[in-house]
Amino acid sequence: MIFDFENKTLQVKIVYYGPAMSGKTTSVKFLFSFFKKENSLKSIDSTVGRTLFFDFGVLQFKGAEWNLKFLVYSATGQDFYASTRPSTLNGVDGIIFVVDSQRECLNHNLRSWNELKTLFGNELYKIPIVISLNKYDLAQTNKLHENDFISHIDYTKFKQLSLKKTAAIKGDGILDSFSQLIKFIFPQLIINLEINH
Ligand SMILES: Nc1nc2c(ncn2[C@@H]2O[C@H](COP(=O)(O)OP(=O)(O)O)[C@@H](O)[C@H]2O)c(=O)[nH]1
Ligand SMILES: [Mg+2]
Repeated sequence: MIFDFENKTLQVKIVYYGPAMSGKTTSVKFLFSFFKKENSLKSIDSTVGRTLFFDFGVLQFKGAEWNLKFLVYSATGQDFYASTRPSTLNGVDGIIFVVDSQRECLNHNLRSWNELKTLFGNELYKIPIVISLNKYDLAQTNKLHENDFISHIDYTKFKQLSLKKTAAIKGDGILDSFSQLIKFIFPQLIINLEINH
């Protein structure tokens, strides 16, 4: 978090993290289009349309005294680009971990989660995290149960952790996840995304 006293701006870094194809870009695109900021979002895509590198954009909100500036990143899940991830995660204030709820993706999800643990060690428990169980629109038979993922992580150690069911493809739960993360970062802030956009 960076306090810019000259411009009275508080700069916050939020990263959407998770395995490849879990829905990070779809989530971030929905968020930016909700705030009519699609043009400020840069997605660096490969030729086959998957994000190999990252998405980045800025959402700015004006307060009475201070402005809030959210730098929003998505970090790639592709192993080949693993070296780009630590820099994306430097100085992160909050993480939205996008789980791919397809049943066969449990190990992908856990591997990605364990990368975070490796990168941050015990510091991870202090970072506000929202776990977005994405693709919740899938049929029950093809989908992970919410406990399937959570039972593998030591969630009681986290100071601020929340679980949300999302369907990024429809935008379901995306704003809720984002505002939950902001509430974790700024407990005193009153958020009303419906009115402020
Ligand atoms: N059924 C379903 N598909 C989704 C959802 N979110 C993303 N997808 C699809 O999953 C694929 C990967 O999404 P993308 O956002 O590019 O994943 P990323 O690699 O994490 O950025 C795309 O084909 C999306 O349309 C969702 O909520 N439900
Ligand atoms: Mg992507």
